[in-house]
Amino acid sequence: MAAKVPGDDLNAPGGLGNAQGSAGSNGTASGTATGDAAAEQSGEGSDDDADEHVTGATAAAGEGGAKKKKNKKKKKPKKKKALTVQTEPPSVLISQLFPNNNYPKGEEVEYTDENRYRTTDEEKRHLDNINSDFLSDYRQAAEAHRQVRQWAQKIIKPGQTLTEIANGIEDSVRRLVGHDGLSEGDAIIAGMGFPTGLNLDEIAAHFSPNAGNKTVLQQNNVMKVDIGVHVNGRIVDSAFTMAFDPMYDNLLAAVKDATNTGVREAGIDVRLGELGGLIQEAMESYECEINGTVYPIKPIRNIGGHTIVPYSIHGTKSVPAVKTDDTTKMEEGDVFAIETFGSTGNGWVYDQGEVSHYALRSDAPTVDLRLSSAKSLLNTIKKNFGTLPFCRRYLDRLGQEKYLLGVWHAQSLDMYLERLTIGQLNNLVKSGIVEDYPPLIDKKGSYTAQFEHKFEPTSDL
Ligand SMILES: [Co+2]
Repeated sequence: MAAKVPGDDLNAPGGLGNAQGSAGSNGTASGTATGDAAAEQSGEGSDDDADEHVTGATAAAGEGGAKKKKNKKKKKPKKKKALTVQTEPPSVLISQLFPNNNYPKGEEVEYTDENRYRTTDEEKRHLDNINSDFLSDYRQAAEAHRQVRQWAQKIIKPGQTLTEIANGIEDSVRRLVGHDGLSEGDAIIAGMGFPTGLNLDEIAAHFSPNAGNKTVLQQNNVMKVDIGVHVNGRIVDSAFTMAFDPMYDNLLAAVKDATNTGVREAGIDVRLGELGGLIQEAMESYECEINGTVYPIKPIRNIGGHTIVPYSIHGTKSVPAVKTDDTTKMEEGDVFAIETFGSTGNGWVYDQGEVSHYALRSDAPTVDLRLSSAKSLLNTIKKNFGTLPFCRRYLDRLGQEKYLLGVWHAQSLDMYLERLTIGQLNNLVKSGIVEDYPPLIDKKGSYTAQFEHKFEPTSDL
């Protein structure tokens, strides 16, 4: 999830006005499909685990099918270990695939300057040990993220609705961490770390379909998929971009390069403003021809990476995508989400459109809420999400049990309760208790892309 980058040295573009319009069907090119352009996304752990997945035919049989395959494999003498395999869509608990909390470590990050990596192996092992619960939660979340991400990259295709894509991703995440989030307080144990961002074209971040959204993914869309998974509040935040037309290849390549540069050059004592400069340099070395016009790729200056702290997606430090005077250093113990956005537009985003993302403020003032419905909603938010970001759909599904008790006029009752909820949500936002995160949108008709990885300066997560 993107963090707004504070800083006086980031000048808003003058006279550009606000971004206009909504996402969707910009552009007219039909082009030829490259198939799955994001299949070669560069997520941490973008290693191929195709052989861990059962085939489509087996997947149709669900877990039973997976078991059958497993038994078959057992009989073959060359397979010494019985593989527990993931299904499609993902449904096998990560804790079952990796018993005894023995989750895979994150990929090793190569540092350009070895000296930055001050911690010795011995110190590192010690840190690993004292933090083993925290590490195991992180690694479980990261593995769930990786498996759902790889499945999503394979199955997302034009013609699907954003709602079905979001639900498919979120249901999978919840199954893999073993918490459906439907009973009170379950979502706060493990599940979605924030709303799934499905951001089309000029929408850079913070869009997730609300109830009733009918948007269909088009062949010529550029979609940023931002997924958050948490286990005990340890949030893994990682994003990728999908395009189905090869004319966007250079846009995606620019942003991938910029993010990889950020990860590669990050380390203890690195100054965030300088890191931004390196990211900017990588991004601006690209241009992209779209429908006959050549666009320089600009970094989006007012959103970027951020630290992550337990149950809170945005810590206090931010990683700009351009050079700034910020001399804040990366420090041991920080967990960073390194994310960069590139654009064919202004390289600057504005808040615009219907809000889907919200989060309880950690510094929420104590306000005497007069309406009992507002109190009750606040209670629901506190118990189920704490300070984790959530979206309207997450509230809708919590009400489902209640809705199901209403035996007649279910649809109009749903709509009535939805409006009531939004009204109370707005009250909580106005009272300063809940923060809203409107969609962040660049110039109408522009295209934006995003790649994001987690980075931790000391231990490999
Ligand atoms: Co983020």
